[in-house]
Amino acid sequence: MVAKLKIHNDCGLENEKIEFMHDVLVGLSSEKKKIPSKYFYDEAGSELFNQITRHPDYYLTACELEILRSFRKEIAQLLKKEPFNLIELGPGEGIKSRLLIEQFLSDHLSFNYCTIDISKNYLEQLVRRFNQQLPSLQIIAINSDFSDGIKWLGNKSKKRNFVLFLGSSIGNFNIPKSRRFLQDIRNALHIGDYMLISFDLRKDVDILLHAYNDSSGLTCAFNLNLLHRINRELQANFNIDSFAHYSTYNAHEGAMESFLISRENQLVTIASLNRDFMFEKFESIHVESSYKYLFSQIDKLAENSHFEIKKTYLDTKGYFVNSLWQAK
Ligand code: AVJ
Repeated sequence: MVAKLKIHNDCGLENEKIEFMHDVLVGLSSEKKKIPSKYFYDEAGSELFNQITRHPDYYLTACELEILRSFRKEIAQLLKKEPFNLIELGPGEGIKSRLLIEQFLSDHLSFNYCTIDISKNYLEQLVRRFNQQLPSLQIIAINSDFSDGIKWLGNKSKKRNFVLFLGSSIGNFNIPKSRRFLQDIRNALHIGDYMLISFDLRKDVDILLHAYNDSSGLTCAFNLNLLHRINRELQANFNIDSFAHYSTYNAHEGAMESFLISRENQLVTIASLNRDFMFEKFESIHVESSYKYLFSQIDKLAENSHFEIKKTYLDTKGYFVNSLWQAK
């Protein structure tokens, strides 16, 4: 019997805590304080993010699910010819990829599924659920961030690869970082391999503002949870109530930007770092940028990372795109 629950974390996660300490130290010591958004996803943060994706104000997930339901048959058709590795970066709950996988299985495609996520919690749940719901699926789960996952991806398999990079996860990278990241993916692939990648498009600013300031306060709790995490994992004493969540749209960057703003002058001690940090009243911590794309930017990104755009799938509102790329 093949062990289906195989969570590899030999990609550098032993250093996870040290990296977290380092990033918090550097981020809170800089003139404009910041903490990378990848640290949102501890257990509580992952659960809050799940709830966000189901909230009507957060239109992104509903749009992408609509796209995948409409086009999964067409995608399966394209992959029919030969066996392939299905590789997913950041599956989250796996609701999106499950739509594709079910289609592939019912069309008798020959493939295995390799999934890479920074949240061990997400991975364990995903593997458990997929083992139940899709018992014939072979799964390899890698617990690492995308960059380490990509290195792992440069595997020796000669099979066709089909990479899923969904959820507009790329939105957390700025354009230069996106370009480098996509180039790294491209370098790990062979000519002819495919990638399905999603982008959230530029749209009415009000719609964006509501998505990142949802009416139930989920995004607020999601962002503030970062401080809870630092309190717990780095023995800090952030008073969560003395920070406010603020998300705004930077039209020139084309990005939703989220901040935690100190409500008062305060000193925060982070015992693991053996350091105190001074926050002035109204001083901000940048915690996330979520880039929204122009079609011309997507074209350029594909071009610069040596992919050809084969198909562009849109939802009916025209809010979101899933773009099918092929390695040149
Ligand atoms: C998972 C990065 C796509 O930026 O929209 C949701 C994370 N942040 N609400 C996004 C998020 C606030 C999300 N991504």
